[in-house]
Amino acid sequence: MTVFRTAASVLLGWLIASSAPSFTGLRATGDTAAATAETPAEREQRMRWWREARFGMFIHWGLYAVPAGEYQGKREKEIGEWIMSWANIPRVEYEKFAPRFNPTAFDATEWVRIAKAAGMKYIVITSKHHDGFSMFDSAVTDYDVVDATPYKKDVMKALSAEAKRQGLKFCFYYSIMDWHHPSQTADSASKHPTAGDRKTKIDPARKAEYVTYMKAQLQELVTAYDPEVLWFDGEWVDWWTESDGKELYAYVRRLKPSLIVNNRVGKGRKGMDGLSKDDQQYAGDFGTPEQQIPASGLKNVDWETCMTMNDTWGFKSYDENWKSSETLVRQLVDAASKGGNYLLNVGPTAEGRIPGPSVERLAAVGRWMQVNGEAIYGTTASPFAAPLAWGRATSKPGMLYLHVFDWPANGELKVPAFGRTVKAATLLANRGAQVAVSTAPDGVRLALPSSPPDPIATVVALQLQ
Ligand code: FHN
Repeated sequence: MTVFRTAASVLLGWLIASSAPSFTGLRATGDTAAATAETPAEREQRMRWWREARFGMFIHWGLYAVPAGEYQGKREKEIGEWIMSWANIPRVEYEKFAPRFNPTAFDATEWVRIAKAAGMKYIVITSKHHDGFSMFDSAVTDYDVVDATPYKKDVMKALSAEAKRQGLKFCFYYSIMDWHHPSQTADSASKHPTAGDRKTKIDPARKAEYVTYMKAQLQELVTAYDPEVLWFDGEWVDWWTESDGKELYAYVRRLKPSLIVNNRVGKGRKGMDGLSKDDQQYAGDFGTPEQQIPASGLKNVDWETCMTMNDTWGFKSYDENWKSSETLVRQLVDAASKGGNYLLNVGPTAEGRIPGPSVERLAAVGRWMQVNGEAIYGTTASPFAAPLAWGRATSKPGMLYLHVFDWPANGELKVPAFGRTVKAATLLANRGAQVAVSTAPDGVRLALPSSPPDPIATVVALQLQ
């Protein structure tokens, strides 16, 4: 029997305490459509900051940072935050990590500074991952960072305030699948019934209790920390349906109408490709490709690729398979050139530090964004139908930005025709110097310096007629 209360009694207390309008919302599922009805102009207004931001920080932080990928001497190639599953750890055993979670080195100012210096405009952090541990002060469970750890402080209070202070948007990740909630058990027979698992089964008699528990927590998250995005996950469990997703979407939008919600609130997602199926209108405002960037641009589709910097989301002490800062910059450019956002992950330690290799790479991305940010923020997808051999392109009204990855040996860049006339060209890395432009039958030619100012990606800014 677990020692932490996520008991119905706590919930009943919450239901009575909060029989505010939102409870009304709960009852009136009928008006899901009404709650989410908005004109295209209103949607444009709601999505604008997110579309212009293009680059955010994903933070996977929780009890799984304590074992850091190792359990009883066993290490695995699997992602760190899934240790309760791949190490088949029963709930009562996993709970023993809580007394060992004491992030005394946690510094919200430093975390937000690192994200901001990298050029990131928003932060999405795990309020509750699949392990069911709440990284915020929740009134409906004791299994949270304030009640269950020696740290006893609400890290989300500090982080949301600091993000606001430094001008970044603050957002939450929330898992629908919950390996800790008593309504759920492991799906596969090979697992201990209270261990983590690819999927959980839910006791049908307790599903409503769990959904009410989630709504209680989501109301706490929205009212106490004022997030701008809710990033759901763990929706693949069989007991979660599209209508559950639509209802939850309406519920959170009623709590805060300007909220943006990803497509993992419902069942629309097509696997890791992350985009929504098109056989019906699925709940959610944007697609979520994971560890991949779509092959080509997606017209009028809002999407955001989430990506690890090594091979895990949650901290693993021995995962040193770090992507280079060149790869990270080029992935950011690639996503923007296809009209998408890039959500780059860090997995802090149990002490509360962002790993050094992550900090170094984010600083390198930040140096590139210092020079080239205008070719990312507020841009839209490339006008070129076919991929460019030497790099990528991003657009703005009256401007086209060419991101050159492979510098032409002879300094002559061949730009295919794209239906507009180039008035002038310059390098963002050397704005004073004009780049000579000449027209050719199949497009334009740009006379570039013999070597690239930045081998990772040099941006040529084209002013259009
Ligand atoms: O299972 C999770 C995983 O732990 C991680 O949170 C990623 C991030 O997008 N999402 C799920 C896998 O699709």
